Amino acid sequence: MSKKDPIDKKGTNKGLTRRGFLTTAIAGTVVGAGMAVGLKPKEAKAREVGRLSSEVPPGKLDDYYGFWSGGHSGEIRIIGVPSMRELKRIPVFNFDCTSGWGITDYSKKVLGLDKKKREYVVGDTHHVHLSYNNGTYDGKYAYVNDKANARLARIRIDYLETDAIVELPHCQGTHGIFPMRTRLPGKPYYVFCNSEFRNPLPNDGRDLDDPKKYGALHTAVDGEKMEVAWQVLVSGNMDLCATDYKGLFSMATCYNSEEGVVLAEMTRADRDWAVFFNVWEIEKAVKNGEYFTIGNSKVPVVDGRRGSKGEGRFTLYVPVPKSPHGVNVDPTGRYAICSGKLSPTCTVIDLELVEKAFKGKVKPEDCVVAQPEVGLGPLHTVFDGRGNAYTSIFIDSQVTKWNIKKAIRQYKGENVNPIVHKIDVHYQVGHVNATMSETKEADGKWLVSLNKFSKDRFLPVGPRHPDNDQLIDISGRKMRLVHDGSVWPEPHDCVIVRRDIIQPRVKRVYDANDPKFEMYRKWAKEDGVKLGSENKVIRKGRKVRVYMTSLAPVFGLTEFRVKKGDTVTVIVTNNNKEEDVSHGFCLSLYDINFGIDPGATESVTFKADKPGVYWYYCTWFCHALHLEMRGRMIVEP
Ligand code: K7E
Ligand code: CUA
Repeated sequence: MSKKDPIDKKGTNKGLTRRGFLTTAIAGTVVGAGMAVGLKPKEAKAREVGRLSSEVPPGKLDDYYGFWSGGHSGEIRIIGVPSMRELKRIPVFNFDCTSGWGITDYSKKVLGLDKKKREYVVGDTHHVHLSYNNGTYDGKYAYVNDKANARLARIRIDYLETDAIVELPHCQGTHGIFPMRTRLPGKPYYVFCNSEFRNPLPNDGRDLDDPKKYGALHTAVDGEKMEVAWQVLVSGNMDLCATDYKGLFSMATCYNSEEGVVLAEMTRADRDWAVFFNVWEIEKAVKNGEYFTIGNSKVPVVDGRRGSKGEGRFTLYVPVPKSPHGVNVDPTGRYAICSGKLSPTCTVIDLELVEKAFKGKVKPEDCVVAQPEVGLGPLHTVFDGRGNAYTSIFIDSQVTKWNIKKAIRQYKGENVNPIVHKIDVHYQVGHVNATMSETKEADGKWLVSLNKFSKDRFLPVGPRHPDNDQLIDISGRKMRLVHDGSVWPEPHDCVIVRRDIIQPRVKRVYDANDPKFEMYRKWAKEDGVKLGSENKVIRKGRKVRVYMTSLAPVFGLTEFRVKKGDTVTVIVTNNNKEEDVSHGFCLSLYDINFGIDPGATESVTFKADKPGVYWYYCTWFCHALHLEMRGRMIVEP
């Protein structure tokens, strides 16, 4: 790396990386080659090292929406790229008073908290992916997993709000998920989910001490209906998930082929595998009734375990070295790349050969076409659309850029080095992702390295540090570290989406098919109330519905009366239609706090179990007289 490189001056990447000597030698050659084709030294230099500006000046907008998983929080976060500014948090499996998620009637319905069944109040989000068509994002939905309580959630992009959550039967540790990358005419649109932990099937007290009888399931969820379509019984623990670009396969990396229950047992074998699922062959079998069910679930299950009749028909097990983690398909759709975790290699699998292997024309092990050595602890791989792959290297704390075609030539015995460049990251990187990397429109501009450790990079805040999401310019031949972004643990993964694809609405509109309004319309009809324009208290026995408008700076009702023991539903409509004018409804000493977006209606149901006077007030600074925006709930004894 040249002394003129500004990165050197900032001291963030001091010249030679630990393994940089090798690429430095090559760098000279490339600058030379640039000059040879008539480039001025400056231009050649610009091609050599990325030179994108990450500055987004005041008043300007980011080029990309980043969808980050929130990890422990159970949410999704939206980060502007390249500014790395946090723009929004979308509550999914968690509670949130900004919107009232988990508190309002609608959100309780989506979360399943309205029913008298077991209630989950925590989640663990890892993988966010957007819905696709023709190999790129179609701007309709985002999907995210809940590893804690085996669920899949969907977020509608028009409001960036969770609109459906489905539980996956017999699964634990729902980890990798991936939607189909294209929609096939007349066929359902599936999102595939891997269960990482094996458990007894059904998990009702049987087979407790007989791990050989435990199982793990690969689940297909209809991403439009948000219903579980079918499941496949698989050998080993499934980790990450991916799909091809033709709509034929889903795939999973599998570790613990030993099917052990403690670490030493789980890592005994030198090889584990990547499993490929023949989606429409499974679909056919299910249609023909060639399936079984587990316990009292009605979901069709087929057996795709090793040595079962389904192996070769439903599933294909391609051996890869020791405990693979990530699996990613390159933007050409040809190659699936598995990262070794306990092996310093990536394994490149040719999906055209996988197609042939399902037809019995080649052996599963012959689908492997390259195995470059990328560093210690490779986890995830992303792409720039120019034939290069970028793999996160956990143990080395580096990102390795390597060339896929060269890796294939090297595997065939040619004396070529596929490694292009390595850059240090700080520290212990998990996922990386790059702009549009998971689509055929990968544009090779920015890469984000989601580092698990940050130790000395930020002001210390106690024993628990923030994560460090680093922004890296990948537009040149060599990578350039641009920005350290602190982020509260632990976003596992992200996708970075061109901004023209995401078209959210700035106010809520009464669409005929908006499920949020369906509930209110039904109630208002029953009660003969004009929703959004009338302020009325309707009593039916011990059930009271309070319809209330809000328009800055007043609520339509400055008081309402109920009796102790009533079940009260307060329905508030925000009649401000201007951008940004949200109201909130917080009911003192009743543990109720939710927001109402412009144009929206929200409601809450509770038992008025305490007599007295309780002030409700607006929680959004909506007007100069915002503090006066309040009223009294009077509960008669
Ligand atoms: Cu942390 Cu994708 Cu859950 Cu890898 S996963 S690092
Ligand atoms: Cu409405 Cu403050």
